[in-house]
Amino acid sequence: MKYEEQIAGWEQLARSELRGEIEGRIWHTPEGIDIKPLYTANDLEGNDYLGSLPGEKPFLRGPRATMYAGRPWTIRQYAGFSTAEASNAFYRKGLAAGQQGVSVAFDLATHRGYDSSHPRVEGDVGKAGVAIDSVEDMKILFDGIPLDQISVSMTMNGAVIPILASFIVAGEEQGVPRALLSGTIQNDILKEFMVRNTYIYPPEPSMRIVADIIEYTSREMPKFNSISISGYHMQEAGATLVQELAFTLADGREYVRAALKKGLDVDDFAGRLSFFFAIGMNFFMEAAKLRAARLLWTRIMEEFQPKKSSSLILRTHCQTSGVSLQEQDPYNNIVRTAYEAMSAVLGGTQSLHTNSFDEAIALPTEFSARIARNTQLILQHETAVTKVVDPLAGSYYVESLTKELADAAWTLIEEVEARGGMTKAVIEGLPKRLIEEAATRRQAAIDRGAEVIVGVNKYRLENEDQINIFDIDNKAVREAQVDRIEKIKRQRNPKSVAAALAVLERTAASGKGNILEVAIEGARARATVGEISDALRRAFGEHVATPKVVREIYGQAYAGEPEYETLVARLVALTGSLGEKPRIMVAKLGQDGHDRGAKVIASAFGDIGFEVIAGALFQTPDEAADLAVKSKVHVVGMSSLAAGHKTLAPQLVEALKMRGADEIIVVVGGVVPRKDYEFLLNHGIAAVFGPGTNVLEAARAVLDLMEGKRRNI
Ligand code: MLC
Ligand code: 5AD
Repeated sequence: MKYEEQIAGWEQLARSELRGEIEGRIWHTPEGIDIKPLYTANDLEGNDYLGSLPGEKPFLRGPRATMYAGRPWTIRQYAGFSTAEASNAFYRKGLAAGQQGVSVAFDLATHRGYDSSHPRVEGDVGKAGVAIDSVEDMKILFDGIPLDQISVSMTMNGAVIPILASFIVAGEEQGVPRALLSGTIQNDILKEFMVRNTYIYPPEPSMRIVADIIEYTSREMPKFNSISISGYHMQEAGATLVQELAFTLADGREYVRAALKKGLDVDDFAGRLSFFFAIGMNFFMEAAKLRAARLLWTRIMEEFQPKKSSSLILRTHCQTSGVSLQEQDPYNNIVRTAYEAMSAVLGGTQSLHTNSFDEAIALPTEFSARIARNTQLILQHETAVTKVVDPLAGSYYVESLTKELADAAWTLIEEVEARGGMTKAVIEGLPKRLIEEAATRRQAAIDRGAEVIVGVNKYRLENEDQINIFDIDNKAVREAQVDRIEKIKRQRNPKSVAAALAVLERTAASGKGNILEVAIEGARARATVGEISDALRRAFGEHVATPKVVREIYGQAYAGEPEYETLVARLVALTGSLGEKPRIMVAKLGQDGHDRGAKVIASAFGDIGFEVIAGALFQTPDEAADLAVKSKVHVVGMSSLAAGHKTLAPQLVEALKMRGADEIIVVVGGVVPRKDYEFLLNHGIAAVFGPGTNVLEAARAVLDLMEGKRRNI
């Protein structure tokens, strides 16, 4: 029987089993890729890459010939909290228990180039990562960790200059010359403007910083990866996998161009560019995404005509998806993370972080971190997935997906290209808008139950047991950091600090010389992270973003559905009785730049019929209160994802009171542990919306509050 006839036979069988057309079973993914119930050899037609081998161009099957059969991926858990001492102890325990590389999470004050003593960062110090103010902290952070043997990743983008400079000096003072330092600096500023928001300077000088780091490390630090071009945060912010793939590779192309513009030879730096992707729950598509990424990167790099084949290779770190994890029934997160980790490994990642099951609520405890680490150890030692290279190769479905993802991403990459490249596209705001639209669409799908999340919008438990969570005494951390900064300032030579900072400012302003090279002298003289950042602020200025809110995505997804229309009608009635639309300000306080939730709320509330004022990022409670009063809002919704809520929310309530605006209702949403609800409710917060809140329910609750019906949900 011919294959076509065989397939026709299957179709007939399928129709009778389904009692309907097969088309009804096609899954229209958010990526715009239609997934059929069956893939066959016919789906491989026109796929030119099938015959390639691992370690060989276009590297679809892996960057190495032997992959995990030669050396498994690096188990590299991202961590950092409170002080350098506490984080150092955590790293050492992790390494002793099987972790293979270090990955530093800095607190948001450090990310944004503020010393711990700065008044703007009171709620942030030591909370979402470790507080690092100077070389002295950096030395403590890596005490007893041999920097010539253990590779260190540092997730730093905004304050990348002082942090990398301090790391280099700490290495030197530990007896490891910079040429022997191995690791990775994230140094990926474009995605900060798009989604992650820990930028400091405007896009153009920020690109100069990236290029200077590539120049310096390619010359001085041959074992160090100069950048980690990251799609992870795009997916966290709601991007589809095609958007994640396309914008990340387009960013990469932009960085290559920036380095070439400095006069570097492509082969001197391309081999030390690295990547970073998220791995979410779409199991096969995520693995295919990594295969497609390698294929497309080779295509992009060939344009630059490198001589070394290593310049064509995409090597990547992966992290399982934070947004896929839930507050409700949190042990389910262990299962989710295990599937995601397996997908990353089948896709051929070089390094992996597995999230802890308490992700949606707080930073990991020692227990949850152990389970997360063991998830990888079990994969490496017990499942035998390391024995064979690229085991998905030849799968009709996965090969077809790989090609479809690559084709769709390439179209988007070319669209960015047509707009003049990623820096321009980022300044114009195209990628950010597309990602925010995708995020809003997804939220609507979850709220409507079209996308099932077990334990959240289906199979929800009536009573949840509370798990132990990790809390940080941020006041104590801040005091310890301030003491250390004062001690350093007493002991250092002020003249050498001032001289080094003056050279740094001049180098930055002049456009000549290498900023990292001169910053190292500043760090050596014990200039702090804040002081080095300020010298660059004086030369470059600061970036201020104007928040834009996407419209009519959430409303369209819900249009005509009774629960949505009832709510809209309630809004119309309230507008009638108030004589104006109810006004809500969505506020982000402190250095917390995670704004997916705030943006989705602003967008959905706008569609429902509120007038929405989107507050700028990084406001102090006083600034937010000023804006709320000036805009005459009825409600302030504070979105908090970086654990600053217990400091910042009461301060906001107080600031409103001081302005005689106690009638403004304050609600808080985001990553707030249940044990903090009572504290917030006792400090003037009217309602708290934790992770997994349905947006329509939140809107209903806000309306109830405005109508005086209830005080909390
Ligand atoms: C690898 N090697 C092999 C081999 N496989 N040798 C022989 N046979 C094989 N099969 C060699 C490599 O060439 C290399 O040596 C060495 O072994 C290490 O392998 P690697 O594959 O390069 O792994 P690694 O050192 O772990 O580097 C992975 C990386 C790197 C290139 C992706 O950039 C990295 O570690 N990135 C981590 C980024 C990270 O953790 N980010 C966290 C972000 S969290 P040699 O000598 O060639 O180097 C975040 C969240 C937030 O961003 O928002 O805050
Ligand atoms: N420690 C451990 N994991 C962290 N993450 C962020 N900060 C830390 C930290 N200090 C992880 C979470 C989050 C992602 C961006 O990184 O998984 O979702």
